[in-house]
Amino acid sequence: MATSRLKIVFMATFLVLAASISAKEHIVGDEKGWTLDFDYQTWAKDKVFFVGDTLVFNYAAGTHTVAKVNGTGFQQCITSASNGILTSGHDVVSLQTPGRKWYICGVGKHCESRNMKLVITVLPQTSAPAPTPIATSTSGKLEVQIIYGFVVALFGSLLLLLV
Ligand SMILES: [Cu+2]
Repeated sequence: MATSRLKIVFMATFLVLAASISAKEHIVGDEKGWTLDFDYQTWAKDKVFFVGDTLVFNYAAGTHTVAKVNGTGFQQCITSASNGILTSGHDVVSLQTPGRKWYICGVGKHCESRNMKLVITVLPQTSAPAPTPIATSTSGKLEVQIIYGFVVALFGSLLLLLV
């Protein structure tokens, strides 16, 4: 009986550790996906993006596109073909470098008039949430703190069981 309890504690610890280390997948627009008239500013506001995370753009292929642009392209809604335009309908973008990233839809006036534009700030990969000059939400930091607190608590209970 004691061994099965140990197993559970081990598994829980492992799962929590795995969750805190592994990269996160961000579904752009959540269940709404990449679509017209969605507020991507608000969607991105309470999220923290790290190097190694991925963005997933979901939409019906042919109705929209995903183009990575620079700040000017974002403001003026201009796509440049050299950056590559994604069209699959399930476009997975891996965030490989820190900094600001801009994505727009290249179809019609979806960027200008229908708000199909997303800007995010990708933070460098760190094991601990170091103070950053870039604005980040506090909820992300809290989440990390809770995870680490949980891990510490699990190890504590593990020690108690072994004694
Ligand atoms: Cu579009």
